[in-house]
Amino acid sequence: MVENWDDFLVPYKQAVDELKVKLRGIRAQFLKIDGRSPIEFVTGRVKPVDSIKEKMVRRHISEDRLEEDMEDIAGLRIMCQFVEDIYQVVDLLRKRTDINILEERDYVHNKKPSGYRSYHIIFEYPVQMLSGEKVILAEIQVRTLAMNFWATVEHSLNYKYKGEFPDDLKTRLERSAEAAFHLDEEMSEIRDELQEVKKQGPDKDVRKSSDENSHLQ
Ligand code: 0O2
Ligand code: 0O2
Repeated sequence: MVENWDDFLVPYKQAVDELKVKLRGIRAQFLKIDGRSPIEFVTGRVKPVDSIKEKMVRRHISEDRLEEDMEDIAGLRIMCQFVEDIYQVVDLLRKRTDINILEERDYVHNKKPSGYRSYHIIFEYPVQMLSGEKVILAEIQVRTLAMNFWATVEHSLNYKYKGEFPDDLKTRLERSAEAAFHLDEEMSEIRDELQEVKKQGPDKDVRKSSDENSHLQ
C-alpha cells in the first residue's frame, strides 16, 4: 500500500530529473559535433497522483502492484524534426548502459485506432537513494513535432470533453493525425531533395524540384 504519495514518488522524480539532463546532454553533444541534432527538445513529468489513481482503476492495477504494473509514472518525451530521427534516437537509447529496455512499442508505423503515433520505450532505471539503489520503471515517448502537436491537442480535447467522442469527430481526428503524418513525410522528402540539390551544385532549381513532388497540393 502507498502510505505517503510524496515519499512514493521521490525516486520517480529523481529519475525524471536525471534523465532530462542526460537526454538534453545528447542534444548538446550532437549540436557541438554536427550542428544538427535528431533530438529537438525533451520534456518530462512525474504522473500526477490523480492520474495514477485514475489509471489504476482503468487498468485494474492494485496499489501493491503499482511499481511493477504502471510503466509511465516517470515519463519522458523526446521530440524530433523528422520520422527518421525517431529511429536514430531509438538506436542511441538501445546502446545506453544506464537504462535496461524491457519493451518497445512502435506506434509510429502501427498507429493506434485514435490515429496516435509515437515510439514508446519501457525500461528499468536505477536510482541511487539514501537507502540504496532502487530500480524503477519509466517510459520514453519519441515522436515528431507534428505527432506531438496532434497528441497534445487531442489529449486536451479529450480532457475537456471527458467521454467518448461522437463518431464523426473521431473520424476527423483520425484524419487530422494522417494529415500530420503526411506533413512529416513531406518534410523528409524536402530534406532529402535539398541534400540531393546540394550535392549536385548550387545551380539546380530547388523550387521546380519540390513543386513536382509535393503531396500536399
Ligand atoms: P500537463 O497537465 O500535461 O500540462 P524544465 O526541466 O524546467 O525545462 P519542466 O518545467 O519540468 O521542465 O517541464 P518539461 O519537462 O518541459 O515538461 C513537462 C510537461 O511535459 C508536462 O506538463 C507534460 O505535458 C509533458 N510531458 C513530458 N513528458 C511526458 C510524458 O511522458 N507523458 C506525459 N503524459 N506528459 C509528458 P505538465 O504541466 O506537467 O502537465
Ligand atoms: P497521460 O495523461 O499521457 O499520462 P493505455 O491502456 O492506452 O492507457 P498502455 O497500453 O499501457 O496504455 O500504453 P500505451 O498505449 O503504449 O501508452 C499510453 C500512453 O501513450 C498514454 O498515457 C498517452 O501518453 C499516450 N497515448 C496513447 N494513445 C494515445 C492517444 O490516442 N492520444 C494521445 N494524446 N495520447 C495517447 P496515459 O496514461 O493514457 O495518459
